Amino acid sequence: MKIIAAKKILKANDQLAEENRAGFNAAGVYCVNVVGSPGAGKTTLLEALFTALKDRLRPAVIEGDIAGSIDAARIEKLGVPVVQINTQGACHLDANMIAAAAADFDLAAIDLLVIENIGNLVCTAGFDLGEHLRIVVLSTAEGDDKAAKYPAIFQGSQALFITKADLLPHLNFNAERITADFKRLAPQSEILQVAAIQGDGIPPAADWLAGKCAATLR
Ligand SMILES: Nc1nc2c(ncn2[C@@H]2O[C@H](COP(=O)(O)OP(=O)(O)OP(=O)(O)O)[C@@H](O)[C@H]2O)c(=O)[nH]1
Ligand SMILES: [Mg+2]
Repeated sequence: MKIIAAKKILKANDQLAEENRAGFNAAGVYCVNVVGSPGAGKTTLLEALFTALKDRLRPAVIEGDIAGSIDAARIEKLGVPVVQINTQGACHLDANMIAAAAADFDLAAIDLLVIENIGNLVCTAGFDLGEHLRIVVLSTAEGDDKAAKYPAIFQGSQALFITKADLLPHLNFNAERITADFKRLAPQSEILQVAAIQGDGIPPAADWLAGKCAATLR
Protein backbone atom coordinates (compact mmCIF):
# COMPACT_ATOMS: atom_id res chain seq x y z
CA MET A 1 0.00 0.00 0.00
CA LYS A 2 2.80 2.42 0.86
CA ILE A 3 4.43 1.86 -2.52
CA ILE A 4 1.18 2.69 -4.31
CA ALA A 5 0.83 5.88 -2.29
CA ALA A 6 4.37 6.92 -3.24
CA LYS A 7 3.58 6.34 -6.90
CA LYS A 8 0.47 8.48 -6.59
CA ILE A 9 2.46 11.31 -5.04
CA LEU A 10 5.00 11.15 -7.85
CA LYS A 11 2.22 11.15 -10.48
CA ALA A 12 0.61 14.17 -8.85
CA ASN A 13 4.02 15.84 -8.76
CA ASP A 14 4.60 15.12 -12.45
CA GLN A 15 1.27 16.71 -13.37
CA LEU A 16 2.07 19.80 -11.34
CA ALA A 17 5.54 19.93 -12.87
CA GLU A 18 4.00 19.95 -16.36
CA GLU A 19 1.75 22.83 -15.30
CA ASN A 20 4.79 24.72 -13.98
CA ARG A 21 6.66 24.12 -17.25
CA ALA A 22 3.66 25.29 -19.31
CA GLY A 23 3.49 28.44 -17.19
CA PHE A 24 7.21 29.11 -17.67
CA ASN A 25 6.89 28.54 -21.43
CA ALA A 26 3.93 30.91 -21.65
CA ALA A 27 5.85 33.58 -19.74
CA GLY A 28 9.07 33.09 -21.74
CA VAL A 29 11.01 31.99 -18.65
CA TYR A 30 13.80 29.40 -18.89
CA CYS A 31 13.89 27.28 -15.73
CA VAL A 32 16.94 25.44 -14.41
CA ASN A 33 16.99 22.99 -11.47
CA VAL A 34 20.43 22.88 -9.82
CA VAL A 35 21.09 19.76 -7.75
CA GLY A 36 24.13 18.42 -5.92
CA SER A 37 25.55 17.54 -2.50
CA PRO A 38 25.64 19.99 0.40
CA GLY A 39 28.61 22.28 -0.18
CA ALA A 40 29.23 21.22 -3.79
CA GLY A 41 29.44 24.89 -4.76
CA LYS A 42 25.94 25.49 -6.15
CA THR A 43 25.42 28.98 -4.72
CA THR A 44 28.99 30.05 -5.49
CA LEU A 45 28.47 28.91 -9.10
CA LEU A 46 25.22 30.89 -9.33
CA GLU A 47 26.90 34.01 -7.93
CA ALA A 48 29.64 33.75 -10.56
CA LEU A 49 27.23 33.04 -13.44
CA PHE A 50 24.86 35.88 -12.53
CA THR A 51 27.76 38.30 -12.30
CA ALA A 52 28.95 37.18 -15.74
CA LEU A 53 25.43 37.37 -17.20
CA LYS A 54 24.71 40.83 -15.79
CA ASP A 55 23.10 43.03 -18.46
CA ARG A 56 22.41 39.95 -20.66
CA LEU A 57 19.70 38.06 -18.77
CA ARG A 58 17.21 38.90 -16.05
CA PRO A 59 17.57 36.06 -13.52
CA ALA A 60 15.57 35.13 -10.43
CA VAL A 61 16.18 32.36 -7.91
CA ILE A 62 14.17 29.98 -5.78
CA GLU A 63 16.44 28.84 -2.94
CA GLY A 64 15.65 25.52 -1.32
CA ASP A 65 17.08 24.85 2.12
CA ILE A 66 15.98 22.81 5.08
CA ALA A 67 16.37 25.87 7.30
CA GLY A 68 17.50 29.47 7.17
CA SER A 69 18.03 31.99 4.40
CA ILE A 70 21.83 32.18 4.12
CA ASP A 71 21.90 31.39 0.40
CA ALA A 72 18.93 33.66 -0.36
CA ALA A 73 20.79 36.53 1.33
CA ARG A 74 23.84 35.82 -0.86
CA ILE A 75 21.71 35.95 -4.01
CA GLU A 76 19.84 39.07 -2.85
CA LYS A 77 23.19 40.85 -2.42
CA LEU A 78 23.63 40.58 -6.20
CA GLY A 79 20.34 42.39 -6.75
CA VAL A 80 18.72 39.20 -8.06
CA PRO A 81 15.08 38.57 -6.97
CA VAL A 82 14.92 35.52 -4.71
CA VAL A 83 12.35 33.47 -2.81
CA GLN A 84 13.52 31.14 -0.04
CA ILE A 85 11.73 27.84 0.58
CA ASN A 86 12.41 26.17 3.94
CA THR A 87 11.38 22.53 3.75
CA GLN A 88 11.77 22.04 7.54
CA GLY A 89 13.36 18.64 7.15
CA ALA A 90 12.26 17.43 3.71
CA CYS A 91 15.28 16.47 1.62
CA HIS A 92 14.02 17.75 -1.76
CA LEU A 93 11.82 20.39 -3.35
CA ASP A 94 8.65 19.36 -5.21
CA ALA A 95 6.58 20.91 -7.98
CA ASN A 96 3.91 22.16 -5.57
CA MET A 97 6.51 24.18 -3.63
CA ILE A 98 7.83 25.64 -6.90
CA ALA A 99 4.33 26.66 -8.03
CA ALA A 100 3.84 28.54 -4.75
CA ALA A 101 7.26 30.21 -4.88
CA ALA A 102 7.02 31.14 -8.58
CA ALA A 103 3.72 32.91 -7.90
CA ASP A 104 5.72 35.46 -5.88
CA PHE A 105 7.64 36.61 -8.97
CA ASP A 106 6.60 38.86 -11.84
CA LEU A 107 7.46 36.27 -14.51
CA ALA A 108 7.22 38.94 -17.22
CA ALA A 109 10.32 40.54 -15.67
CA ILE A 110 12.38 37.31 -15.66
CA ASP A 111 14.27 35.42 -18.40
CA LEU A 112 15.97 32.78 -16.28
CA LEU A 113 14.55 31.15 -13.14
CA VAL A 114 17.12 29.08 -11.27
CA ILE A 115 16.01 26.69 -8.55
CA GLU A 116 18.77 25.74 -6.11
CA ASN A 117 17.53 22.43 -4.76
CA ILE A 118 18.26 21.03 -1.30
CA GLY A 119 21.84 19.77 -1.02
CA ASN A 120 21.30 16.05 -1.59
CA LEU A 121 22.39 13.50 -4.21
CA VAL A 122 19.51 11.08 -3.59
CA CYS A 123 16.06 12.55 -2.81
CA THR A 124 16.19 15.34 -5.38
CA ALA A 125 16.52 12.82 -8.23
CA GLY A 126 12.88 11.72 -8.28
CA PHE A 127 11.10 15.07 -8.48
CA ASP A 128 10.52 16.95 -11.71
CA LEU A 129 9.95 20.59 -10.76
CA GLY A 130 8.88 21.79 -14.19
CA GLU A 131 12.38 22.84 -15.22
CA HIS A 132 13.75 22.88 -18.77
CA LEU A 133 17.24 21.84 -17.69
CA ARG A 134 18.64 20.00 -14.71
CA ILE A 135 22.26 20.67 -13.82
CA VAL A 136 24.07 18.39 -11.38
CA VAL A 137 26.97 20.04 -9.58
CA LEU A 138 29.85 17.87 -8.35
CA SER A 139 32.92 19.31 -6.66
CA THR A 140 36.30 17.74 -7.22
CA ALA A 141 36.64 17.15 -3.46
CA GLU A 142 33.66 14.76 -3.48
CA GLY A 143 35.45 12.18 -5.60
CA ASP A 144 35.23 10.91 -9.17
CA ASP A 145 33.12 7.85 -8.28
CA LYS A 146 29.87 9.66 -7.52
CA ALA A 147 28.11 9.04 -10.85
CA ALA A 148 28.73 5.32 -10.42
CA LYS A 149 27.50 5.35 -6.81
CA TYR A 150 24.51 7.73 -7.18
CA PRO A 151 23.39 7.04 -10.77
CA ALA A 152 19.81 8.36 -10.61
CA ILE A 153 20.71 12.00 -10.01
CA PHE A 154 23.25 11.94 -12.87
CA GLN A 155 21.02 9.98 -15.24
CA GLY A 156 18.24 12.56 -15.04
CA SER A 157 20.51 15.58 -15.53
CA GLN A 158 21.35 17.16 -18.86
CA ALA A 159 24.56 18.83 -17.69
CA LEU A 160 27.31 18.22 -15.15
CA PHE A 161 29.26 21.10 -13.65
CA ILE A 162 32.54 19.94 -12.11
CA THR A 163 33.30 22.65 -9.55
CA LYS A 164 36.35 23.58 -7.44
CA ALA A 165 38.72 22.78 -10.30
CA ASP A 166 41.35 24.88 -8.49
CA LEU A 167 41.66 22.03 -5.95
CA LEU A 168 42.62 19.43 -8.58
CA PRO A 169 46.38 19.62 -7.84
CA HIS A 170 45.64 18.53 -4.26
CA LEU A 171 43.26 15.66 -5.08
CA ASN A 172 43.25 12.36 -6.97
CA PHE A 173 40.07 13.30 -8.88
CA ASN A 174 40.06 11.68 -12.32
CA ALA A 175 37.93 13.82 -14.66
CA GLU A 176 38.06 11.09 -17.33
CA ARG A 177 36.42 8.60 -14.97
CA ILE A 178 33.49 10.84 -14.04
CA THR A 179 33.11 11.88 -17.69
CA ALA A 180 32.89 8.25 -18.83
CA ASP A 181 30.44 7.30 -16.08
CA PHE A 182 28.24 10.35 -16.67
CA LYS A 183 28.20 9.90 -20.45
CA ARG A 184 27.18 6.27 -19.97
CA LEU A 185 24.21 7.38 -17.83
CA ALA A 186 23.28 10.48 -19.84
CA PRO A 187 24.76 10.24 -23.36
CA GLN A 188 23.26 13.53 -24.64
CA SER A 189 24.54 15.55 -21.70
CA GLU A 190 27.21 18.21 -21.45
CA ILE A 191 30.09 18.64 -19.00
CA LEU A 192 31.60 21.93 -17.89
CA GLN A 193 34.47 22.47 -15.47
CA VAL A 194 34.82 25.62 -13.38
CA ALA A 195 36.63 27.20 -10.48
CA ALA A 196 33.89 29.65 -9.60
CA ILE A 197 35.75 31.66 -6.94
CA GLN A 198 38.69 32.31 -9.27
CA GLY A 199 36.34 32.66 -12.26
CA ASP A 200 38.06 29.97 -14.36
CA GLY A 201 35.61 28.51 -16.88
CA ILE A 202 32.84 30.95 -15.96
CA PRO A 203 32.71 33.05 -19.18
CA PRO A 204 32.15 29.98 -21.44
CA ALA A 205 29.70 28.51 -18.90
CA ALA A 206 27.72 31.78 -18.87
CA ASP A 207 27.67 31.82 -22.70
CA TRP A 208 26.53 28.20 -22.70
CA LEU A 209 23.66 28.94 -20.29
CA ALA A 210 22.58 32.04 -22.20
CA GLY A 211 22.58 29.92 -25.37
CA LYS A 212 20.38 27.29 -23.72
CA CYS A 213 17.86 29.98 -22.71
CA ALA A 214 17.78 31.47 -26.17
CA ALA A 215 17.45 28.11 -27.94
CA THR A 216 14.55 26.96 -25.77
CA LEU A 217 12.56 30.18 -25.68
CA ARG A 218 13.18 31.27 -29.24
N1 LIG B 1 38.32 26.17 -3.55
C1 LIG B 1 37.08 26.41 -3.96
N2 LIG B 1 36.08 26.47 -3.05
C2 LIG B 1 34.84 26.71 -3.50
C3 LIG B 1 34.55 26.90 -4.87
N3 LIG B 1 33.20 27.07 -5.01
C4 LIG B 1 32.70 27.02 -3.76
N4 LIG B 1 33.67 26.82 -2.85
C5 LIG B 1 33.52 26.74 -1.40
O1 LIG B 1 32.76 25.60 -1.05
C6 LIG B 1 31.91 25.89 0.07
C7 LIG B 1 30.47 25.59 -0.27
O2 LIG B 1 30.06 26.44 -1.33
P1 LIG B 1 28.52 26.79 -1.61
O3 LIG B 1 28.47 27.51 -2.90
O4 LIG B 1 27.91 27.45 -0.44
O5 LIG B 1 27.92 25.32 -1.75
P2 LIG B 1 26.40 24.87 -1.96
O6 LIG B 1 26.43 23.70 -2.88
O7 LIG B 1 25.58 26.03 -2.37
O8 LIG B 1 26.01 24.39 -0.48
P3 LIG B 1 24.54 24.09 0.12
O9 LIG B 1 23.61 25.14 -0.39
O10 LIG B 1 24.75 24.16 1.58
O11 LIG B 1 24.18 22.72 -0.35
C8 LIG B 1 32.15 27.35 0.42
O12 LIG B 1 33.10 27.43 1.48
C9 LIG B 1 32.73 27.92 -0.86
O13 LIG B 1 33.56 29.05 -0.65
C10 LIG B 1 35.63 26.86 -5.81
O14 LIG B 1 35.48 27.03 -7.04
N5 LIG B 1 36.87 26.60 -5.29
MG1 LIG C 1 23.86 26.77 -1.55
